[in-house]
Amino acid sequence: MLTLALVRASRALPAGVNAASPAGAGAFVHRRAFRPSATTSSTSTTSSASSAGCLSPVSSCAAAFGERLAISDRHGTATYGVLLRAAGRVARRIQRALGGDDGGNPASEAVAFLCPNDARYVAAQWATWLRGSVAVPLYHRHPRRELHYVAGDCGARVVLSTEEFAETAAGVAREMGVPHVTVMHSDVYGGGGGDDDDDGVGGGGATGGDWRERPAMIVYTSGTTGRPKGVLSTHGNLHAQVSCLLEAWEWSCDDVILHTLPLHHTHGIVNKLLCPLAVGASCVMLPEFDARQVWEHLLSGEASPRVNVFMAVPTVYARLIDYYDEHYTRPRVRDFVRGMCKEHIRLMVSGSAALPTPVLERWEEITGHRLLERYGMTELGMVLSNPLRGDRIPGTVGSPLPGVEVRIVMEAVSGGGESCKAIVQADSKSTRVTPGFEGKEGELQVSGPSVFKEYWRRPLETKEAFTSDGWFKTGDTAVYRDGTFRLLGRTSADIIKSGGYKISALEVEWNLLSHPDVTDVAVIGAPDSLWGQRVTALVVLRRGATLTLKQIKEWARERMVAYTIPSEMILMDELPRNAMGKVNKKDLLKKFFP
Ligand code: MLC
Ligand code: AMP
Repeated sequence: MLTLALVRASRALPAGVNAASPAGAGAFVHRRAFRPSATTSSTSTTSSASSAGCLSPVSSCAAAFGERLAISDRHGTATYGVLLRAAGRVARRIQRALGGDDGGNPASEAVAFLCPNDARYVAAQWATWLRGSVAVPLYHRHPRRELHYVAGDCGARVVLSTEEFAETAAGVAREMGVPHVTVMHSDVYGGGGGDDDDDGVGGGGATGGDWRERPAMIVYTSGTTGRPKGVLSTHGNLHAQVSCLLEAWEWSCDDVILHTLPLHHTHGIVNKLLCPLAVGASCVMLPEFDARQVWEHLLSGEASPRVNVFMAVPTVYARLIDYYDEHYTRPRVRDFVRGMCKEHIRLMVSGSAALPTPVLERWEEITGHRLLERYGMTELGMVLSNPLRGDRIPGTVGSPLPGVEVRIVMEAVSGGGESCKAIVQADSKSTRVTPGFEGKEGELQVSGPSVFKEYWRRPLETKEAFTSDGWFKTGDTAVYRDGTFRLLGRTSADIIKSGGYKISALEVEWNLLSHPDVTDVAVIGAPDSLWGQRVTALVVLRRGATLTLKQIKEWARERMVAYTIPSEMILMDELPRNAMGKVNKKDLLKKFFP
């Protein structure tokens, strides 16, 4: 996104700003990009940014957007220029904490950061990128064990946090023997100016090399093997992931998005933060999802800035519908809700899990907006999308985004060798279907510049994730019919999607098996109208032991990520296993949740 923004900004840079090195990189042209006007002042940051050269394109893009509002949150507001200066301060603080001398190449260093959803998150992310390092977002609701795992697995050289998470972050840093650095409230919101008053932008970043290849971010995702894997995306990958959305959904500098999703996953990071910041738009950030506050923002007559874009997972829309049904009961209020949404909102998107048609229909009834459903993945960014203009068909995810190629493959693997048969292949412009295979299902595979670089330090898993001809195997089953793609679910029952979070059933099982009273367990994703799926544990107990759901939840709280803790437990005498000793989860699902 950084370089994307640079390219966009470089088309209309204020005097004094140098379009640094990746000039000409990326062919993205957007007719509604921000053009600094005579009234847009170029701040002191601007000149610093130019002298920062190609440290990171973020410096140039933010400088070009200067005094425009970037983030509005519960603490105040921050312009692009303010964020850039804050990021510069934090970057230099990191530099000092590392002893001034990096002793290596910052481009290969991971910076793990623990920040709430507000402008300080952006300052931490940009500080990392100004240094040329890799940003690894941590999530404050995760138990310590998980934070230690992520920081350790990515090999963080520094742990960065805001003041309220300093104790936790310092603990992680101590255990790893690396410095802890603070993003201060005053760095972003003023009132003290941090620990130095130099407003330059430098931060000891890596220079040289091809910016596209430079590692940018590691996001952790669960799979069917081992602990969560770090998905490493380069700046080139993020650039591609952002630019296709800017084009397809016609992002403009006038947009204002309401941000309510966690910031350790693609949906919250790329779609809802990097996209607006790449065009000079504004982002109104709530610390977390809260139905009342979301409605207040969507309906507020006087709010400045006024929200006109919203994106969320299906569970969030279901929660908003529940709130509406409970609180907005009078016909006049309902007319008002519909009128405000129709008039002021231009785009409402759903993704990260299948959008149930009843939710789509009810949302349309309430707001007059047919949700735009799209499909994506941490490793890929967004892949398929319903159109911004044109028919959005319930239960479908549309067609490939610009720059993304997809194919549906039958029999991807057989007998140890690959015998792929691509029955459908498509990009944003055309679709080829092998005659006789329309409507046949297979694995969705993806190729293009947005596809991630590697699973961090896991060459074997990286290799296995791709076909021999270089396509990423999503593990999702898809079908192409009537001019659009549909997702039919995961090929593996070991992956559960609950409230938009991907959860590994195997990891939940490993955790539960460490309970002293549990001798056997199988975890399945039971269908659920609010969560999509809910984590359900079929448990065999040690002879004579008793265990309630409440007890297992309490036991798990310190050990497991909250949204992976089973919300349902079924006690069994034994688990049905086949001759190979395997539990057939699809059968269990049919049996218990027909
Ligand atoms: C919270 N809980 C969940 C849960 N979220 N349980 C299962 N699945 C979830 N997703 C648990 C809490 O721990 C709590 O347990 C109970 O449910 C009620 O919590 P809550 O406070 O009411 O929930 P809340 O915090 O409001 O969270 C709900 C939510 C959240 C929907 C806002 O889950 C969320 O932000 N989901 C979005 C995830 C996301 O961003 N995914 C994108 C991945 S990227 P207890 O026991 O304490 O009561 C991706 C690619 C793509 O998928 O295509 O976008
Ligand atoms: P994650 O690995 O957390 O990035 O989640 C990616 C997964 O979410 C995909 O592989 C799909 O299984 C699922 N997903 C995302 N969007 C959709 C959608 N619109 N419909 C169905 N599944 C989706």
